[in-house]
Amino acid sequence: MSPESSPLRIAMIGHGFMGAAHSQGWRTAPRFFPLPLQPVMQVLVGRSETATREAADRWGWAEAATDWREVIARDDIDVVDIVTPGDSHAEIAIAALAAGKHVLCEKPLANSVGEAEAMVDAAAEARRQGARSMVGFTYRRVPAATLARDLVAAGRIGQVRQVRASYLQDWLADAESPMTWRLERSRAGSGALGDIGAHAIDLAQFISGLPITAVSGVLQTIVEERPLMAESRGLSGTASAERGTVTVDDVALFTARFETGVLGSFEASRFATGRKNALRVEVSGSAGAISFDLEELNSLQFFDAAAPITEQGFTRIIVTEPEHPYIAAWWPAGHLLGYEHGFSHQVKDFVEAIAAGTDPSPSFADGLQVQRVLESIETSSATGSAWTDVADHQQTNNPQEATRP
Ligand code: SOE
Repeated sequence: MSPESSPLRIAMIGHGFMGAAHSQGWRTAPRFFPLPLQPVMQVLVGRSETATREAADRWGWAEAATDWREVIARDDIDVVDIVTPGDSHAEIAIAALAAGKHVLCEKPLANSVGEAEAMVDAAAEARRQGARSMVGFTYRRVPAATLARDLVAAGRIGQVRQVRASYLQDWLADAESPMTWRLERSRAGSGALGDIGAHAIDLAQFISGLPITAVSGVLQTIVEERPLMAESRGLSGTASAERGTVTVDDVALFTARFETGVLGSFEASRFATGRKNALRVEVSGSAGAISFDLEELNSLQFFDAAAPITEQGFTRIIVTEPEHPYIAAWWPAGHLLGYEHGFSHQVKDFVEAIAAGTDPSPSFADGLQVQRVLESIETSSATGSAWTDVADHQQTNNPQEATRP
C-alpha cells in the first residue's frame, strides 16, 4: 500500500453475502496489488442501524448509515459499490452516477432490460464527467477463467465450434428451505436464470469471445411454495407455519446461437442435488478445447488436438504460476487461490481503470447485453421455446436459422 497515493473513498450499499465478499476485496486488494489510488472503506449502508453497524465493525468500514441517498450526496465519497438485491440496482446506480460517483454494481445489472438501458444511459452521461462504471461478473477474474479466454483468443483451440455451459447448485433442493428474496420476482427479477444463469452467459461469452444473438429456452418452477422465515414476520429465528409463493424459475435450460452461428447449450439450476457451486464452461474448437469448472477453480483443462495422437488428452493446467493472470501478487506456484480472490482482482482492475481514466470491463453495456439474453430466454419460454432474437426479442420466423454453418 503506497501511502502517498490519493485516497478513493468507498460507500457500499448492502451487506449480505456479496457485501462480505466485496468487503474482502476492498480490504485485501490494496495489500497485495500496488494500486494507483488507495481504497478507503468509508461507509457501509444498510436498512437496519444495528445490523449495519455490526457488519461495518466486522468487515472494516469506518461508518455505518441507513440513508443511501444522503451518503451518495457526500463530497467525501468517490465510489458507490452496489450489492443490494436487483430491485434497487437501477435507482441507486442512476442516482450515484448523476452525483458524479464511480459505480460498481453487482450482477445481474438490473431486473429488466428497461432498467438496464436506463443505467447504460446514465453511465454514458456520467462518463462524460469522468465517472466510471462496471458490473460485477467476478468469475471472469478467476485466473483459470482469464487464462481460458486468453488461450481461445490466441487461437490455441482453433475456430470455436461449440460452447456448453452450466451453473449448478443445490441449496434449494430441500422443498422446506424457507423463502428468500431470491425467490421473489419483484426483488430478484428472475430465479436461477438471472441469479446464476447470468454468470454462465457472461462467462461463456467472455471465454469464447462471441456474443449470443438468439436463444430457445424453457423455465420451470419445481417448488411453488415455501415456509416464510419467522424473522420476516418479526418472530424468533425459525421457519413460520405460513408459506410464501415462489414467483421465479428454479431451473433454466436453453440453447443459444452465437454471433458466428455456433450453438451453445446452457443449464442453470439451484436444484442440482450434490452440486454446490459448479459453474462450468467448455469451448470446443477445431484444434482443441478448454474446460473450466469453478469447483476446481485453480486448474484449467486444455486439449491440444495438434499434439501427437499418442499423447493427446485433456491436460490439467494448475493455474498458479506467476506468469498466469493475477497470480504474481499472491503465493508461489501450487499454493492455491480461493473464491474470494476474484473480488480482489475486481477491485484492482476497477481502481486501475478509474486512475487511468479508462472504461472498466465488464461495462454496464455488457450487463445490458446479458439482460437482453435473460429477457429473450423468458420470452422464448413463454412462447413454447421459440427461437428469440436477443437484439430485439423478436421470434425468428425460421428456427432453422440456428443451423447456419
Ligand atoms: C446464489 O445462487 C449465489 O450467491 C449467487 O447470487 C452468486 O452470484 C453466485 O456467485 C453464488 O451463488
